[in-house]
Amino acid sequence: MNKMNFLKTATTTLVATSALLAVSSAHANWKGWNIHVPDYPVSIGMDKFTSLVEANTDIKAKTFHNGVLGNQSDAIKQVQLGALSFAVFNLGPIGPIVPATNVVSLPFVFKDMDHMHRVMDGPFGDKLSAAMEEKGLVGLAWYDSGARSFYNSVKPITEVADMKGLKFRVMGNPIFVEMVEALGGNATPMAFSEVFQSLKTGVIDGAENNWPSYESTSHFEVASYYSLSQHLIIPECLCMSKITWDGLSDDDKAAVKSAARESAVLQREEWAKRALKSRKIVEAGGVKFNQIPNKAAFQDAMGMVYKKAVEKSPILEDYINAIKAVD
Ligand code: BDP
Repeated sequence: MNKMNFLKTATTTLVATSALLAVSSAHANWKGWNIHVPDYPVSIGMDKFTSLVEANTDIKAKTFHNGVLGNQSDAIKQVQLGALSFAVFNLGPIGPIVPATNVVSLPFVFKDMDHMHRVMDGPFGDKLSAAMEEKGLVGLAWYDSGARSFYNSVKPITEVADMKGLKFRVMGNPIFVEMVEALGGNATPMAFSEVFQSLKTGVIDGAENNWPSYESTSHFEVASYYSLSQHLIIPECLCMSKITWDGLSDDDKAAVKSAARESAVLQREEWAKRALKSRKIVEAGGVKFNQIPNKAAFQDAMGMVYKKAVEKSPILEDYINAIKAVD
């Protein structure tokens, strides 16, 4: 092929490809997964995200709230495969797929919410995003999920010994089973949607979650002792399928990323408000909540959990130190 013909063919191919891309972007119809009720802070953030994406690109995007598209572990796989375009996931259930993210599922790894923000909004957060991207999940922004505490239908937990004999539901990650067992309790991983019925029928005695989820799921109506252990502060990611992401133009990528960041600002504001509101609702609903005077004892019991996690993924040792090094 002479030079002219080559250029002509190359240009034709380029034009055809761009036309195809433009067409696919114009007709793109994104489906998003969300486990929460529509007025939950995560849901409000996601709705903001989709409205900004629709305003600033030709993409149509809709979030399906209330977990109607299935449980979290299955949804993570669907996003990896590109069957779902985006979702907000708690990093807890992402750990079995992206071991590096297990660091944020280690109990008491963050001092408080502000510390978690300083870590995740800095280079460390980018490191976790890069690890997720290798597994097909593009992290666009970090959402808040507060601090998780134990609650149950039997008695207040004031010291580690109170955990003995109680059966707690945990999210799908072996770290959480080990965490409860290290405290002397029994743990059973279970989908979020099954917890209410299991509490009600006594299949489990308790679970652990933040104020907004404890309230929005009505778990407080069937497990009314909430003990402020605050053992886990796990960020959530607004994630996209890498398959969807890789098909975007640079302009669309920039618009999507900025939509995600803007949505996260709103989500965090909404989170702070909802945490206070939910706490009031459950207290008015008769919840007996208690502080734990010696939280250090819970922390001290976590040695084996850390040891096992580092044995499984040695990189976690550096990651734990990196988190501790952030003031
Ligand atoms: C909520 C998280 C959600 C989890 C749920 C759970 O926002 O992603 O699925 O806890 O406990 O706080 O499963």
